[in-house]
Amino acid sequence: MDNISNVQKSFDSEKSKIKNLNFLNEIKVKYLGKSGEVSLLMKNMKNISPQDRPAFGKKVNEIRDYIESNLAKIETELAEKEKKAKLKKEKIDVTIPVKINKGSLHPITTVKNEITEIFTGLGFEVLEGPEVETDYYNFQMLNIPKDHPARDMQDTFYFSDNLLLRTHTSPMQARTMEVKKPPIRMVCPGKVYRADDDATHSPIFNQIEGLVIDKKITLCDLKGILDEFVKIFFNKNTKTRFRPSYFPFTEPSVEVDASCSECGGKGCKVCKGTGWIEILGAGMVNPKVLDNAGIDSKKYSGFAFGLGIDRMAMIKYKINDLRLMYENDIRFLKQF
Ligand code: FA5
Repeated sequence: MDNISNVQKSFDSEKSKIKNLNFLNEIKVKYLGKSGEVSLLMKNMKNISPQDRPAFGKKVNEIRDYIESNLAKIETELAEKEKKAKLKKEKIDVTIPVKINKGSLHPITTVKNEITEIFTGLGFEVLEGPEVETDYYNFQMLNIPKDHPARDMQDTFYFSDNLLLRTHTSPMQARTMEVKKPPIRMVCPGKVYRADDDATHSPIFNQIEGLVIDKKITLCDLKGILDEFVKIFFNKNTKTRFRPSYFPFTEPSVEVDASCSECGGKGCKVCKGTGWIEILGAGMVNPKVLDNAGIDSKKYSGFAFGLGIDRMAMIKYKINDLRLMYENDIRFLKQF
């Protein structure tokens, strides 16, 4: 019985020292563990005379209950205290101003959206086509057979003899004519690829194709649409100039310049002193291309154009090296 009261005394003196959950666990093991003080008392039972055993056992149970209930109480208090301390430490001040770096559109995307919107406003629908294209649509349907010298100007990246990264958005002319009946009025913006690399030629760049097919479409319609486009994109005083050119899929073909919006056509650094800036290739859709796609060239005519979006962005933002736009240096992009 003395042993029992000693265990209680020792527990009472130690319980006031319990200040954290780790120490509490140590005390729990010391008194209630398998080889703890209370178990030792129980093991002592065999040395107690049979008539005293019930009283001894009762007393040991009481001291175990006493220790258990005390430790449970202390554990609840400590857990509560630790939770409060943790909450205090992790308190978040939601009123502190947070600096958020806002993202924005890439200049090429901005210009692409702007150009597309202008043509939508002029009644064109917007279509998209595959970047991995077949030789058939990229060249053959556009009157550029396998051995045609015009292929040299558009060398590209091939997956196989018949599968390549498209060199222009013009394959969408053929794809559209195959599935739509005239009247057709579409633009198709998208990425194109060529084995090019200098300040004004990137191996990956963006074009927007335009196609109009209907009865009695003439070169005047092409001029009217492009005149309107440059006036909206640059300013109302901008003019267009058509120069004869050659594309196997248009006849006649033209290269189109816009008067320099920087100097008004007088000549400056932007237009290299000429007063004009080349913006696109265009022409009347070659009747062979119409027939290839199943459109009767005796009944219908049309025009097409292919505009370099990156070049338009260079002119708009006065950037002299196209490659800067593909390096994605945030310090450069932040300026737009
Ligand atoms: C073509 O790609 C023709 N498909 C355009 C066309 C469409 C003609 C419909 C007739 C009818 P061209 O190779 O000239 O044409 O390219 C058109 C425009 O793309 C150029 O005026 C230029 O602005 C741009 N461009 C061409 N190569 C590059 C390049 N490597 N990097 C950036 N822009 C380029």
